[in-house]
Amino acid sequence: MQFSRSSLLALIPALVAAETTTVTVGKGGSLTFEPSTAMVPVGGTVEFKFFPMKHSVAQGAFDAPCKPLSADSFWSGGFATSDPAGNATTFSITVKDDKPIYYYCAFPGHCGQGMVGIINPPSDTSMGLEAYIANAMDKDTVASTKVQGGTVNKPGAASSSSAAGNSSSPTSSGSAAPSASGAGGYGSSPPATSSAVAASGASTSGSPVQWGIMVGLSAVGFAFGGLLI
Ligand SMILES: [Cu+2]
Repeated sequence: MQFSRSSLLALIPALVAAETTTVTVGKGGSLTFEPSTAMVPVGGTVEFKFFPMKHSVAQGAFDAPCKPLSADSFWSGGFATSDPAGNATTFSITVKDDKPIYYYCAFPGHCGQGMVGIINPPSDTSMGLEAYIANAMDKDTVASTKVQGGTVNKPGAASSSSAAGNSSSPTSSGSAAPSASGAGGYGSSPPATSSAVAASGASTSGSPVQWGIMVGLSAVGFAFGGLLI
């Protein structure tokens, strides 16, 4: 079977329209999103793929970095993995308009070290990536309270609450998927955090102490267990 050159070319627009832009999060141990800026058409999908150790992605604002844009803005929930190939579970968002989407890593300290990115950055560089990073420097990180605004893509598993207990999971406390109630609830209920703190401190080598302290301070269960594959 042969395709003519023109029939192959005719396929290209469809492929482009269906394109998903993958953004890696913390790949190679760096506190970066890669690519840190990307042009994505309206209706396009951005898929975030998380690398060790612990990261998340939250929508922010250019002039108020390192905190949620709004009560409704997207947040992936916390992702933890020790797999150098990255977490098999990803988080994706759909681009709804052509306005810039500013986002940051909500793991404590990461945004303040410049771990931010922009989808559809403005042509005005005064509101571009360099300026956004400069804004973010040394800012305290504020996580969102709810996993929302996107899709958690768990390979081969529809269940949202049975992933705990995985032997490779540093936080096998049973809080499961990010959509489960209470998961990622920074700043709310103090109980039920000790196991997450202990687990994360005990079995990771990245910056578990810092993470543990953060969890303790904000007194919530930022549940990673369900995201570990
Ligand atoms: Cu991070």
